[in-house]
Amino acid sequence: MMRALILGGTADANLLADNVSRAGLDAIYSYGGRTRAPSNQPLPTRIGGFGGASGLADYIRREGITHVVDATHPFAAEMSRNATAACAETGTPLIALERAPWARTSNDNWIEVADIASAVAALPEHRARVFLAIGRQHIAPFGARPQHAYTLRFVDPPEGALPFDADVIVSRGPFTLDGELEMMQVRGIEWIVARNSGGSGAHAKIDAARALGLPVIMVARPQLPKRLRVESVAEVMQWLGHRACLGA
Ligand code: 3Y8
Ligand code: NAP
Repeated sequence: MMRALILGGTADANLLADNVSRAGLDAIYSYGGRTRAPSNQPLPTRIGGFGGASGLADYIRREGITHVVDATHPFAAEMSRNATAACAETGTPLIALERAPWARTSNDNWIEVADIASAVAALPEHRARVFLAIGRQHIAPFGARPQHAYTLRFVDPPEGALPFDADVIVSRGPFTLDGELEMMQVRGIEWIVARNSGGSGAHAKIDAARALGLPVIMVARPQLPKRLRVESVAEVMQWLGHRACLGA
């Protein structure tokens, strides 16, 4: 009997959960517990880490999981690595739902960098108004460039002091072009730092930057282990549904 574990936390994972629920498939949705009030899902939901790859392997055995869908964010590299290892260890079929990276168009002014440290180095020396659209966990390195006026955007209000003086917008997205344009114009944003998340939930800032002719320092995705990977919910449903019918 099929029982799927969906490693979630993204808009695509939420769309998949709706489809799986409507199809009446037996599945569990999993959040890492990064935000205070994650969106509700139409599936039984667990929140929090598993305790590394071995903890996930134990969970798979204990809960009788027969299929794992890694629908986490492209930058959730540790979760994806653990899922690959745990599924290999337990012989559990794994599929990744991974949206394509955003591609630079001829009208985009992108400075493409490999990691956060390179993004810090790519900022100008002179003081600038910088929008760090990279969340909360990876902002500390920008403290090395305190001359800039930073705007941050978090899902939840900041807890405790920030590593440097900055303005914080609290918003969980998905974001709109009009909202991004207004925010950037009102705050006089001159530079944007973004990670290549892909998907539609955060692409509005890229469209807004293009419309305003602003430079975007774009951080490339981490390398993920080789695994079966699709870009659409339909392909995951086919993979699940097919196996559900065959009882595989
Ligand atoms: C907890 C689940 C939906 C899904 C919303 C998507 C869209 C908005 C783009 C910007 C960039 C950022 C951040 C972002 C995006 C969607 C999607 C996506 C980027 C939630 C969610 C969880 C998280 C965790 C959170 C991180 C943070 C990253 C904010 C829920 C809302 C910046 C990634 O405070 C923290 O610790 C937050 C941590 C990981 C990156 C960081 O390092 O701070 N996402 N985001 C998931 C869990 O616990 O398992 O709360 O409901 C999901 C979404 N985040 O339609 O409801 O791409 O699917 N999330 C980045 O760099 O792109 C925002 O502001 O422009
Ligand atoms: P990460 O660094 O790859 O993972 C760190 C640890 O968090 C994992 O080893 C695991 O703990 C736990 N974890 C992560 N995702 C989990 C999940 N869905 N269910 C159960 N445990 C999970 O993860 P992250 O980048 O912080 O992302 C955390 C969550 O936010 C994920 O659901 C991801 O999809 C979502 N998200 C992340 C980003 C981003 O920019 N990284 C953007 C949007 C959404 P154990 O080792 O204890 O098992």
